[in-house]
Amino acid sequence: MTDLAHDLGLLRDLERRLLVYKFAIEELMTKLRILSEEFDSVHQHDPIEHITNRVKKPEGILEKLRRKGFPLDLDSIGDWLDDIAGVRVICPFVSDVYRVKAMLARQHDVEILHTKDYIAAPKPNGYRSLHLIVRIPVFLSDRVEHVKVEVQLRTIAMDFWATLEHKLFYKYDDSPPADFVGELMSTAMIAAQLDERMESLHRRIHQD
Ligand code: 0O2
Repeated sequence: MTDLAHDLGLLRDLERRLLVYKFAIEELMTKLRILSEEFDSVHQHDPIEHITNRVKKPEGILEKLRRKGFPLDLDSIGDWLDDIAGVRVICPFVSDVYRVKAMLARQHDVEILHTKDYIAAPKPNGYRSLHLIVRIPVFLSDRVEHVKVEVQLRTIAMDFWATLEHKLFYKYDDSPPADFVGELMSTAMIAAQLDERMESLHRRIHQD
């Protein structure tokens, strides 16, 4: 079989395999929408501004497996890759980021496997966000699958910075030119200060 035919076969099988990740995202989206609406109705404050999601494209999955030297075995892709399913939760305030994490962690069917807190410890370029790898059960017609989803939680200011940084530096693939690094870091600090000042206003209003 040619490489092309082999890859086309893999891509077709992979597309079928990805359905369960779409279901996991739908479940998590429902959980998050319920938390958002219920918290708002009880506390008159919605901790979620908006939510986006994506299932990684089959081509992207194959590329990442190859790049990292993992086996191209479709039955075990979930063992190697944590970010096939991704959900991004944008919150108004930093306290909401941790509040949403805590509310998810209290749910018996949500296992938090890993946490990377890039808010407490930002990346060297200034990137801030809270990343969780969660695992949730998806009930299919003949079995239950436990599916991993990468959840990125961040404020509006963190999202603004990350979106523009991605647009500006994507083509540099991880390492922008040295003279950009300081400027980038300084814009991240402005975003962090904005978060602190908004949080402080929020606290004052909610104490009254
Ligand atoms: P995309 O297109 O958003 O999916 P990994 O490469 O995922 O195996 P790592 O380094 O453990 O390993 O991942 P990490 O640090 O948890 O970050 C994964 C995702 O976080 C990235 O996914 C981005 O979405 C986001 N991210 C991390 N660092 C940065 C950053 O410096 N700038 C921006 N804008 N986003 C970042 P992908 O797969 O790179 O991209």
